[in-house]
Amino acid sequence: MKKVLAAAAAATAVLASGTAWADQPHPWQTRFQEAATPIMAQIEWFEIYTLWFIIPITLLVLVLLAYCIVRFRASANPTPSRTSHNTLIEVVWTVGPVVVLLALAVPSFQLLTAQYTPPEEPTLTLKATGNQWNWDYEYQVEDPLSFNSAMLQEGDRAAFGKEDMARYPRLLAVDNEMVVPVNATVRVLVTAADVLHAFAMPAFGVKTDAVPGRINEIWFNAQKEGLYYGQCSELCGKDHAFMPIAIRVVSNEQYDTWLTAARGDLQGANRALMAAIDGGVQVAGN
Ligand SMILES: [Cu+2]
Repeated sequence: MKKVLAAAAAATAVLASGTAWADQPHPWQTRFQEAATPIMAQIEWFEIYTLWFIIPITLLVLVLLAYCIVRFRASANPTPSRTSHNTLIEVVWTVGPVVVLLALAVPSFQLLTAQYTPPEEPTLTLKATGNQWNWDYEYQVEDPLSFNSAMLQEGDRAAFGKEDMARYPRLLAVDNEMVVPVNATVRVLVTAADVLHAFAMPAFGVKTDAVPGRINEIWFNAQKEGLYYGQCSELCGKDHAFMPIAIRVVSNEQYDTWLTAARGDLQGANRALMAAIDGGVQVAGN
């Protein structure tokens, strides 16, 4: 019984840390990262829904092709039919694809509309500016806060308290994460200072170009606390692969504490936030 309890506790700890660590790419991953926002959940649903059309159509065409190749090959069918019209078949192969396209278009447009329409007035507006090769984040709140977020250099791990390679993976971890509250609608205004970049966060289902002189708008509502990783997704120069995006989703109280402290001492605020989160994980595991 004790063993079972210990195993359950261990599993809970793993699960708790799993949610606290949120999501990041894994080696040999072929599927999406787990959805952290309703929009990403809708994207995942639409992808599976689309496969229900794509796979049967592909198989049907493959079978028809194979049948024609074998059944009507020159040796088996030396005198080909001269038929050139068949009204029924022509109606079927016109109407069939129209119905399929309609079935795809309706949910596709619904998804597209949802991606551009926040369900409520966002409670927090951030500006993300792409630079060669890092990001500037500006919190558009009273007494705005802005800071730079660059890839964590391997030599700086100890200085930032980010020795944990699983939680702060090489080439994805950053020095200063974007911190946002959980279950809040967040608007991100995306732009660039030099060349084209793109702001992308797979687990949130958002990706938009960062264009110098223009502002693109995205929104998300992250529903699970944790640390999420994305990357610049537009070829922007020699260090394009080295300008990751990290977003830390925390509780409202943790966010408020962090924002207040970050105005005076960003490093100190980040340290305190990390300590608070780690404390939370231990409690969840116990
Ligand atoms: Cu870039």
